[in-house]
Amino acid sequence: MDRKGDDDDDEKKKDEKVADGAVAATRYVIFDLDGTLINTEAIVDDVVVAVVTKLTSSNSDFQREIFDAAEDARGQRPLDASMELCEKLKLEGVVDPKTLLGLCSETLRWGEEGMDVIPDMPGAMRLLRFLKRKKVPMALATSTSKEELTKKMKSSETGKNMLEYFDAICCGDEVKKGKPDPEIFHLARERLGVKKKDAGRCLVFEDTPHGVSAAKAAGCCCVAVPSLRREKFDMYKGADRVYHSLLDVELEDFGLPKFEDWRDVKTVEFVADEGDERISTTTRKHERFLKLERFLELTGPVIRGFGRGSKMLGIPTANLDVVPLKQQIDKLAPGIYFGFAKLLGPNKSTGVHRTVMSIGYNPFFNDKRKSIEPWLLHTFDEDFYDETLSVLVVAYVRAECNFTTVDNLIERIKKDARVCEEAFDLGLVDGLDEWKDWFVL
Ligand code: ADP
Ligand code: RBF
Ligand code: MG
Repeated sequence: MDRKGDDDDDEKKKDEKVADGAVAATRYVIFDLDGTLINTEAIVDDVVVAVVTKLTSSNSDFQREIFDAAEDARGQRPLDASMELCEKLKLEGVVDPKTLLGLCSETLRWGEEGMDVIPDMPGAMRLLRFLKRKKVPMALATSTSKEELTKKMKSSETGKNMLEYFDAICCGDEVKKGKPDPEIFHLARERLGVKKKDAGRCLVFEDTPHGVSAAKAAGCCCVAVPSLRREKFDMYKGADRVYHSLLDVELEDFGLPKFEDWRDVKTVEFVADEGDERISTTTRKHERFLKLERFLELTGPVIRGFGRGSKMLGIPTANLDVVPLKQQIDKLAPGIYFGFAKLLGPNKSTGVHRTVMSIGYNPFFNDKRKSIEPWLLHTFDEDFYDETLSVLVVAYVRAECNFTTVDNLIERIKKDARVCEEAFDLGLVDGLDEWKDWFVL
């Protein structure tokens, strides 16, 4: 990106230096809310599917279509989204956009008793806290109306607390046109005190293609953290970078301060992930890990998985059922983690083991369902299906990725295991004392 034109403006006093290979020199950050900072999208999609299914008394094939259309309509103001839904699903004569929106809103009573708590997106508070500490000015640019925003914050896990991070808040009812129109990002930029010609100084975080279009049309730099399924990643072509989760964002690539909480494992050299050309991977010297702010304990019986871990990869994974653990694992970005595992049945005597695990959709196998797959770094004499397993998730290593060959996948998993082993061997993980009771068998 050519930045020469900026030299004579108000911004020139600010440090121009950007890391090698950086995308841009940004100084301000603008956030979308739904699907980017708080996880409302899944709740909304479920309601849309339920309402439209009822209206059309449709079968499961059509439900798939409704779900798809609901995903595609994300990122817009509610009535715009409803119009897109009616058009795509050919609901003319069945329901009009206003009525459909009304029916959905009746069920989605944000902030009211009985509504589910809206979880934060994984890594959202870490990002907000860090940028605040580094005094980076921040704005919120949401398609949600002011009234809805207040209600949503009542149901949100972090609540009003999250809004305190922003220097400016812009809502959907403050603009004439919603995303993908750039108006709301122009407004957010203005409220941050940034001139139109300096729009490239603003870094926007978005989760939907509509939002990315709006940000780019406003002249901003844009990072996408898709909330849509992988098959739809092509729709994010307009973004300057695409990341799997907020945890993976490399702020220094946008001229912003670099996160300080990643720990390098200097004895394990870095390998770039392959097969994910649309997703950025920076080059580093060493593998690294990110200690979780709060360790997470996942306990349940070992279930049968896809039956390919040992057979195909020579790497057995003791799968846990995601259904009863859903609320807990939603706090984690899909990805590769490490920690400890203990069996609580006949194998209790084998002790506490280190473990590396994937929590997600295993893109190499294109799984439709999420799975929790811990590989215990210990050799067992026999299988232990049905035995209770307790896993303590301690650190995040990387996003899940795709590979061109099974051998490359195997090699990568073994590297993850080395990251885990070395991190513990070298004493790089602190905070384990607080969990000392967990280690007593
Ligand atoms: P599945 O698809 O059913 O999970 P896997 O091929 O992944 O099948 O094998 C997993 C099973 O192997 C576990 O449920 C467990 O009973 C057994 N197992 C043996 N050693 C290990 C180990 N080191 N880590 C995880 N599971 C192991
Ligand atoms: N599967 C993927 O498709 N992509 C990955 O990046 C990936 N990383 C893994 C890392 C670890 C530490 C483990 C234990 C598994 C990983 N797998 C990954 C999952 C692997 O595909 C899974 O164990 C098999 O699908 C068995 O069902
Ligand atoms: Mg398995």
